[in-house]
Amino acid sequence: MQKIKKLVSVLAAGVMLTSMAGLSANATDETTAVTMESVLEELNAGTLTIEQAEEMLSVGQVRSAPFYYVPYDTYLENALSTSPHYLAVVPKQGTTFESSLNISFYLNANIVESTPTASNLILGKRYVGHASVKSVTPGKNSNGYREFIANVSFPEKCSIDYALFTYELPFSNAIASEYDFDRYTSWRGIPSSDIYTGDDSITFKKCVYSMGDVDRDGDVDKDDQQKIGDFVVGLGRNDPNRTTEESYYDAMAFRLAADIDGSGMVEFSDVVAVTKYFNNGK
Ligand SMILES: [Ca+2]
Ligand SMILES: [Ca+2]
Repeated sequence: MQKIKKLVSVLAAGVMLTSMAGLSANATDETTAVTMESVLEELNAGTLTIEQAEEMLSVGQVRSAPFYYVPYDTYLENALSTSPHYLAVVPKQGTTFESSLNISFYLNANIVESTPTASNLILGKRYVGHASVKSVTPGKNSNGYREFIANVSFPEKCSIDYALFTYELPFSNAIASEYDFDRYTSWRGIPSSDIYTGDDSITFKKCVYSMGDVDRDGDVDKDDQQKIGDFVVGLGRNDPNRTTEESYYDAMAFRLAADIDGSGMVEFSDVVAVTKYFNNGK
């Protein structure tokens, strides 16, 4: 907090920054906008500390343009990110859960040979204490697609607009693109975002995402880092061409892919964490 106050006082005195180095050292008359891109560039180069970068964001001095979330249900046919992929089960906005629920999803035998267990399904952070995955049982096996039924119980009535659980999808030789992950997790290989339950009044959407690939272009790079940074400072926007319901899932997919450290929140720590993916060539 002391550092932030110091920074605010420096900025209030009319000192403009020519670079991130200028933050801690020299003031100059030359005015240069501090952009998210320049902050992250300095951060990646190691000439700006994580603390300094976070301070820049927290005092609102970083300038950038708003961006639209990419549709959650679009998948590339010619690219495959090498970061971990997840299948997320996302409830419709405003859904109230009152008891136990059976949720079915499909996985092609080419990408999973054994039945996942309850411990393979990662309960959404926000549901901890409000829900638990009791069991996973195999359902019918048809055309190489296996149906798994997860039984999730809710000890008390709850309504939380976030992914109920996620499942890490294994890579295999059968997977060559983001599109493949979509179709190999849908009934009979026909890509679908629908997830079935034992209750017709409760619906879920499937969202397959690659951790860190928030722009959904099949890689994790600096563009993703910048978008996560832009999101942290409140620049994420719903695409006006999407419906209200679609926009809800679009934003959800972004937040899931951006929450690199799995905290349930997208914060500056995720901006730092995503750097590891492209710096390490993962
Ligand atoms: Ca990307
Ligand atoms: Ca996080």
